[in-house]
Amino acid sequence: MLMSRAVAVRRVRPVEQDLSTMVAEVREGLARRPLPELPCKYFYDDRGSALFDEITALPEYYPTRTETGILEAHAEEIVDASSPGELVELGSGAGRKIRLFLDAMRRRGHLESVALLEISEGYLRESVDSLQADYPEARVSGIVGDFVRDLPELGPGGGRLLLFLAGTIGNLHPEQLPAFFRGAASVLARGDGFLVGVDLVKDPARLHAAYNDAAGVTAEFNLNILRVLNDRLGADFDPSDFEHRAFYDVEREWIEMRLRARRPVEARVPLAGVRLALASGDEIRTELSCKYTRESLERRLEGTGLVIERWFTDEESLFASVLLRRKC
Ligand code: AVJ
Repeated sequence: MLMSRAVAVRRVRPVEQDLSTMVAEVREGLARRPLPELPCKYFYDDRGSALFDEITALPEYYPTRTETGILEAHAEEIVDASSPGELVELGSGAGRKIRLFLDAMRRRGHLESVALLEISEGYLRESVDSLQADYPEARVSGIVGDFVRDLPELGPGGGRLLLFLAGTIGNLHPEQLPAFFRGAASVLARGDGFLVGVDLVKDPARLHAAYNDAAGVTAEFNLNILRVLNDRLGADFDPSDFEHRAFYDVEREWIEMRLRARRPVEARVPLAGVRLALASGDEIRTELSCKYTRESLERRLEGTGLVIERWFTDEESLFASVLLRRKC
């Protein structure tokens, strides 16, 4: 028998429009000089998402296990602080950590709905299905969209707890943070909470190791963005023409990932009408992963309507789970 169930996943834009957005972003990014760029959200096709999952288990990559430890210790307390009925996660990833919150909400008998906003539709559908199966009392829904542009799709808050985990906020340029926080505040009611996972400024050697793992998984992840351009835009990149590079910029307090041409490269991206010529040693920037301190984060929160209510961290202060509250 064919089982059918209305799957509560909707796209903000039809597939074709997402493709034309990608075309525009790739064209614009690759045209930048002196440093061409690609938006890091395009790492995450199925292979890229699987590679990121592998990264989270690497010995050098401390953020995931550190954040999980913090949330295991404090999810209950975070839920108790505002007793939300609705949980919303941005960029929902593999959806393991969200269960700590759902379990705490369930124990309070106050779990009404869950919404996930995530760019990759396949991943999102799987997460929605498995959460719906495990939390049948909740209304679980998914929105295929971009957490920077599409926050308004969530509608007004009220008894909402918003989660943005893993340090993904680090992918935004620090100057984008105030607008992002204002956008988040606009989908929260006064008193609603916003839990943000933030990777902290630390020993550069530790950061360097986390983005240059010995097994080379991060390198594969970085190169995967070229395969995504090949698959989706008909590009003809040969990943073996490039090498992975990641370094910590002590002044800017961010990790930068780049792909460096090992030899002169000529590549075409037909759907974007782009011809890219690189000399040996030229680089394409593929990701920023910004690190914060309490002070540098506070500065970006000024005037956004959000304030830090609690700062949860690990023993080594590697990572922080920051509970923000909408004040006005
Ligand atoms: C998923 C954005 C948090 O910045 O550490 C991991 C992505 N890049 N290794 C991060 C990533 C290289 C990751 N975030």
